[in-house]
Amino acid sequence: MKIDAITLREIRMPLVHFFETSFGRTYSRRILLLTAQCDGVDGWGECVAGEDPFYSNEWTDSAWLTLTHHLVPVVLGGKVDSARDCAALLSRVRGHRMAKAALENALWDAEARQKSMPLWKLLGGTRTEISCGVSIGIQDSVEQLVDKIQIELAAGYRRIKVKVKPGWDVNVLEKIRARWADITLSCDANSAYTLDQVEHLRNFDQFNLLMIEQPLWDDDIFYHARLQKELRTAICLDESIVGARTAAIAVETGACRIINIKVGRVGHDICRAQKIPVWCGGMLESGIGRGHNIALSTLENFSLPGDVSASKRYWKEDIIDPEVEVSPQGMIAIRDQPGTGYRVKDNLIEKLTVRKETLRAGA
Ligand code: OSB
Ligand code: MG
Repeated sequence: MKIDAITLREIRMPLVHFFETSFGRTYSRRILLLTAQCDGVDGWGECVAGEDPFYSNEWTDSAWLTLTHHLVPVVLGGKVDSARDCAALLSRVRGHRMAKAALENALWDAEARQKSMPLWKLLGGTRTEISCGVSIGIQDSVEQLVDKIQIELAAGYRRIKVKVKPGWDVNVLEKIRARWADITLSCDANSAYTLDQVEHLRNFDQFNLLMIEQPLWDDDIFYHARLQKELRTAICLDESIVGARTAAIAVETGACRIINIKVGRVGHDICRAQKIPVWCGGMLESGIGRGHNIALSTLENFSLPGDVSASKRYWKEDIIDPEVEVSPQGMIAIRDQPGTGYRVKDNLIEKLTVRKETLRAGA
């Protein structure tokens, strides 16, 4: 696969409803999109970095600079035999996983389109539909949260995840369970607690949660292993899992019983070997990133409903056609068209673009 040019774009997309986690509230996204032109075929990738370095140390602008200065030049012009080789080629750059994944995913999409093959098949997926959950942010009131849960359950979603933080946790979970004793419910703290709060966290055990996601520090595994011994509720790690090796360490030390995999990271082979359930996380993606998440979710070990939900929950108009839709049974049907299987709306993307840079081979 010869890579002739790579275009980076920053698009602005307002969310239909703000999204609040323990680290802050987002009203509008600044999304970095990447197009790889390979032998006349375009592949698209999306960088999942946020607007600020609050979830991880990467953010939209760090990803832009890392891509233009260090990552794109490595692959431009040269022959990358397969998208599978991309990660090894980029390994001289430490970290910057979200920037790397944007490039790698564009190459995966390009390769699949060149082979006229759906990306999910190229990745080795086996599912023809995937099961969907929703991640619901912190609201202005518990009543608003309950209303939102009601809407998502009526739409068919199979798992409700709520964001928690000190002051918006046990009280909120109590209200939810009082209304719905049996729904599949989980929570995500995005590192809002410390090990001193183990007695408080033990209160979560009464709610029969599917999991508690990332209760402690974003870079920690050791203390999560201690905490897991104290809790009946399964810990799921998100932020801490930065690759296959950390996934193996987390499983071996008992720091978690479930892993959230995002396209910005790796580790699913390890989880499969250990038979640990994994699911696909979301990062408020546009349709392009969403298409990659859907393809990833078809892998066999993605056995739990992911945070992969309908376009309309996030956007007035998504940048792909058709938009991602979820059936009344809470499933997304997998498309059989080449690449991610969704057509990119070039005109709309052009309108949303606030910054654009093309790097060409030999230039
Ligand atoms: O922790 O999974 C997370 C969004 C931004 C940053 C971190 C997270 C999230 C979500 C949203 O939970 C999931 C979605 O895309 O709906
Ligand atoms: Mg999370």
